[in-house]
Amino acid sequence: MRRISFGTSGWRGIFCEDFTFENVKIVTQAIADHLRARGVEDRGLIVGCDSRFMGERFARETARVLAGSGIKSYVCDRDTPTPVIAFEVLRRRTAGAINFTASHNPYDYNGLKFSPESGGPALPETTRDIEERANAMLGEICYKEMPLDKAFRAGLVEEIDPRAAYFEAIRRLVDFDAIGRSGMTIGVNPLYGTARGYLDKLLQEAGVEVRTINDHRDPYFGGLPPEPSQSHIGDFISMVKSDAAIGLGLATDGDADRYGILDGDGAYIEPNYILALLADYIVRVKGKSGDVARSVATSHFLDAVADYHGLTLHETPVGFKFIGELISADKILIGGEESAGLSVRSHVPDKDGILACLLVAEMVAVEGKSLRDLLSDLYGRVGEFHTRRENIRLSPELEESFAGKLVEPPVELAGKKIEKVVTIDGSKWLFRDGSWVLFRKSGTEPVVRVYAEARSAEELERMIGAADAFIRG
Ligand code: G16
Repeated sequence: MRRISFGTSGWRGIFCEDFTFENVKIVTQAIADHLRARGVEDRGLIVGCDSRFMGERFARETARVLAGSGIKSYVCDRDTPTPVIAFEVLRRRTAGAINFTASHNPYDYNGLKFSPESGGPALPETTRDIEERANAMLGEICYKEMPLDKAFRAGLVEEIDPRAAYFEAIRRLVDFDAIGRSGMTIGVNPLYGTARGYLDKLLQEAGVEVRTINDHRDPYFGGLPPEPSQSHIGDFISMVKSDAAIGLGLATDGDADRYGILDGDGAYIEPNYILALLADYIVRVKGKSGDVARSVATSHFLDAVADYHGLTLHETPVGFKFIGELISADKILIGGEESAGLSVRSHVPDKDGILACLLVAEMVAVEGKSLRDLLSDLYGRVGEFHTRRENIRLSPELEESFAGKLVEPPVELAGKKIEKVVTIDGSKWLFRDGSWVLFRKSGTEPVVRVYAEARSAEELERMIGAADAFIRG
């Protein structure tokens, strides 16, 4: 039997292969035992799911196992965005949450994200303890369960609707009046996922016209992974391009913790740029101040914005849990990742795709400019950045050679001397001209990720080519 292993964000598995009722119950029991060992079991857990196949069934099975250990479940009444679950953990002061989601992975995956009482994704020491407990139980019937009706009667399961409280919190963070006054028409693509009835509803309530696509539940996600990246939202790009009234396109991933943004003409704006634009906007226009954070794989465009405004920058390993930790400690104003995750001070310590989309709508409304115009203004102030990420399928050969290749980095790459090596996650090589490459194994998909950044498009091509050849060679 394959061991249970938590990756960058939660335990993910393929349906029937390792994502089975049996394993879900074992992991739930491991979480129940972990909570008991910490003495926080009386606070209960939020239990939710995304829009994947049988999400509610997994949530119910988990609630039965938690009830078997005397732990109360607050079960969400429909598929629910990850940031909303995070918010509800904080609001109800529960011991955390169990959330059934494989986020942006293809439809044949499901996953279980565990968050402790901070509301953010569990840190490695917590997931290690849960893994150890779960793996020690594999292959045995070692969990206790309670029939669902009995658990309801005993008050150990309660159904909740977390939407209204989250809406209230979001209204304190976003200038909905400005969005409403803009008179914009906004395209919205929840990618068949959990943002249905959240992002569209909030925008409609602000008074703008919303045109939606893919806003029904489809566990196949239209045949593509529910990731709002340029290659996966071609239908949305065509819709925004062909509809002259639409001034902005906003998409979210399956569990609504990631965002995907289109300019009014349908041009996809990379998350690295959105993060830099929002950081600049929050400081320059909203008048806020504080540190900023990004993962090691994220563009140094954010560093340039931080320098420009005299802010301190924190660099973390990949995984929003590390940025979430800084938000929980109230150390940063905004933190984000190249994989389209961000959150802000005094909000949840997890990525919030809904919030990111709404802040972009506010920025466009207040500034009265297209995203590309805002980007060229920012380039004018801090310089240009060109960044790309490539995924290379992890073949058995690559699996074997990958770690070895990074042990001793070469002296130079693409004819440029490597000035510094950073190993907080994978291996990142920095060059004197500000360009860099990073190699690391994904913790959510069977791929090696190659990231590169340069100050011109031509230089980026050269570096990606050299990095690719190095890793495949
Ligand atoms: C998860 C994590 C993110 C991370 C992303 C990619 O996102 O929450 O912090 O950046 O995976 O990780 P990796 O490169 O290791 O695959 P999500 O939206 O899938 O939960």
